[in-house]
Amino acid sequence: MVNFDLVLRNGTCATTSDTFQADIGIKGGRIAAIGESLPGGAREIDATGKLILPGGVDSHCHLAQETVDGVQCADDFESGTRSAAFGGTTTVMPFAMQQPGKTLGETVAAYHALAGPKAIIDYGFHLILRDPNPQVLGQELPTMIEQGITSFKVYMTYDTFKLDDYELLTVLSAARSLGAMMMVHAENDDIIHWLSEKLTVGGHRAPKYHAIAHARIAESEATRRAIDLASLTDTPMLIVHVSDEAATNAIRSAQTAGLKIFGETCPQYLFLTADDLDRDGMEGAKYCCSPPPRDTAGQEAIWRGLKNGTFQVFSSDHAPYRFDQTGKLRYGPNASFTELANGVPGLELRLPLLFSEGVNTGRLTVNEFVALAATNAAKLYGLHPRKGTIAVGADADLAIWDPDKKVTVQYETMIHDNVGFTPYEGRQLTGWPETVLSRGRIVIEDATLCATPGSGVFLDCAKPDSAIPSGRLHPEANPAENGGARLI
Ligand code: DUC
Ligand code: ZN
Ligand code: ZN
Repeated sequence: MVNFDLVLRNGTCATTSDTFQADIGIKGGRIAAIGESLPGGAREIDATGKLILPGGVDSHCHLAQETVDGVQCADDFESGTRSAAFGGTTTVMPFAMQQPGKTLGETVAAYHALAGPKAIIDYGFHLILRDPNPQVLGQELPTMIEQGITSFKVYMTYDTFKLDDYELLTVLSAARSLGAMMMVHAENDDIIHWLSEKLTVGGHRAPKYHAIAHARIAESEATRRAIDLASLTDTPMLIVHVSDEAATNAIRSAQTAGLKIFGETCPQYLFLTADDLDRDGMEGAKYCCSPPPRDTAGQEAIWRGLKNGTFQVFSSDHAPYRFDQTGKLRYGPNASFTELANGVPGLELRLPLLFSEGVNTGRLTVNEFVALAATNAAKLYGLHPRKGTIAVGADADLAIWDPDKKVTVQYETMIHDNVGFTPYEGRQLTGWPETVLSRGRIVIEDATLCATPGSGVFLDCAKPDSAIPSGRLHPEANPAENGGARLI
């Protein structure tokens, strides 16, 4: 008897709390049943020996966006979502960046037009707010929230983006009353400016000076200040792309004090260091992102933060620029570090890197991996339980992983973005998402893309406050190591 459109047989399923052997029956794009010996499906996939995990939710990436540097991203919604899908991700949340002279409604309409015909997997949007004037906060933002865009990013640095403390307080207060999630790029602009000037005047222009100008103190000071401002207004807030120990500790101690402060980190802070910016010639430009990669002690602090729950979200911050005059080297082959486009690609390798170096080394359980890869972001941004979990009624967004597959990263033969290089070239990984489903459709199978551009849909995000992790104590927390409570 055929009951389902598709049945995944005998896989080992994992959620944030459980790991269990089951069949998954899929009907109408959703998970219709989870059980033993389910009836037949029109199609069946034998997942014996494989892991079935929720498709990844990458809640921080830049697609078809002109970025803070005025450079156009190398990836549009087609190449970006294709690359994400090959890496086991089934939901992306890129940014709709407020354009001077345009309303938020006009801004978002432009991104819908870019995404709709091209996206291969489902997507939601965050806004980037650069001019939070009363009209924007009082009229336009509430309308965006009604339209399913319930989170936004603000910057504490970059000339035409940075908000001062007064503006941050004003925006926090609006986020609080609207129930929106504010994401903050926390770096102290004056410190970066001052150091950049001293370095440049001294003739220090090479990419490696980017990591010196974007000092750790610039990040930790801004992180602490943002937390203090959020505490003053009693507003939940997420610090994006945390790179180092001091900022991690600031978030941790805010959480221990009971504040609803959330943290995000990214692969570049686990797998790259500032030494990568000191590679021969201009090669270092490929590794230039903000905040910059730090050192091995910083990497260990980030791993600890992933393990002990300081970070809820592990995103790529995929900021795609080619290593040529259209991207990284837009000011020519001898550009100063201040002129390099900021950002590294990571949509495709985000999860394979974390799985290989987290789960397969024993640093993370597979359940912690699922939380960081998918579930927490879905909760924080109002997409759960439709996305980010394996449950009856949820969208059948699933990745079937071969946990033992060995892969050597090689951009030319295996990466599907439009960047032209990967910072992780040559890295040996164990574990790979072989088959990827989005709403029950097979998107990736046998290393082949099976879905067409335009088949992804826009996701209407609920207000995040109902789903924000509550900060309850986690039974596995080790107080000695963790300094107290664990969120989620
Ligand atoms: N911030 C981001 O989130 N991405 C790329 C560069 C930056 O400064
Ligand atoms: Zn940023
Ligand atoms: Zn970013």
